[in-house]
Amino acid sequence: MKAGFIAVVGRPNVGKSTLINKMVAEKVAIVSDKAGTTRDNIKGILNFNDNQYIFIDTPGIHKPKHLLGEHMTNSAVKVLKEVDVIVFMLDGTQEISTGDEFVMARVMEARKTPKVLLINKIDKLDDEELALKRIEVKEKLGDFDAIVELSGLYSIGIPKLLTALDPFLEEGIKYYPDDMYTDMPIYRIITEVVREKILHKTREEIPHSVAIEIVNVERRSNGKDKFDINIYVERDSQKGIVIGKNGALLKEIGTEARKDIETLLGQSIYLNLWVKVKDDWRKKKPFLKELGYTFEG
Ligand SMILES: Nc1nc2c(ncn2[C@@H]2O[C@H](COP(=O)(O)OP(=O)(O)OP(=O)(O)O)[C@@H](O)[C@H]2O)c(=O)[nH]1
Ligand SMILES: [Mg+2]
Repeated sequence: MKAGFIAVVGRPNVGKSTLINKMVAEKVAIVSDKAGTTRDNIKGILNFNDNQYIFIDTPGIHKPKHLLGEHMTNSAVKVLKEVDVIVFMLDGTQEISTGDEFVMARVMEARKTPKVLLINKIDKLDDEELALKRIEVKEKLGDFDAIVELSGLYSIGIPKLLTALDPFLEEGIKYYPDDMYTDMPIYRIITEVVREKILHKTREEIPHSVAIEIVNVERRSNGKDKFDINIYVERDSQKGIVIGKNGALLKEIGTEARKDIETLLGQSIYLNLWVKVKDDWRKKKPFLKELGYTFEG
């Protein structure tokens, strides 16, 4: 029996959350095509061949522009020193950028921790492009304990990653029960489901300006439970966009979120969504803390 903690890090949008969901065959982390989707560290636990792999999905590491961004990058960087092995993920379809080099610099600070480089999205690369990518990695980033090429989206190459990580797991340990696949509390998953629907249906600044909070849950022994959830945006104009013409967009968001939440909970619910404006909330520490985002000191 072996087990270990594995941090999955990289710049935003390289595919970290998609891979973690595929590994644990459950949706623990929301995914979107917008950079900056994940805001907190999330554990996804996989038991396979007597090994327990505890993957930690992290927010994309970037140079923060506000307090929320600071929380996101700090969460990812902090975990680097607490794990048995680091998986540093690149988007194989893109040239290695200053963004990747910024992540690399943080990864190198965890000097003694083994490092696996992961080239993701290989479903979009042919053999020649992949060969060039290997050369680029060596030239720009140097050597790693292992290099793995895969496609998280299409589950290509996942066994290779598990084999590459195996030597870094600790003998004789198991941290979590077999049926546990995440440490996310159910209420957190519910707010993330709502946020994901908004991410998928809005553009530009809106996805980044949205925060979700459950403000009230009414349990009813002989009826449907009722959830009141606030959607915070930063400006009045954003409120109008999220609500949509005659409330159409908010209704769509609500219907889709309710269905997902009902599947999660295994019961029918009432879901009421309220859109509220909190000016510049991403820059305001007390409110961020209220939402559960943590800060050092
Ligand atoms: N073609 C292809 N697309 C992928 C793959 N993995 C992820 N994607 C896409 O890349 C985008 C970003 O995926 P996420 O999993 O949200 O990326 P992330 O690294 O968690 O992003 P942040 O949370 O913003 O840091 C989505 O549109 C995914 O569908 C892959 O293996 N191949
Ligand atoms: Mg993510």
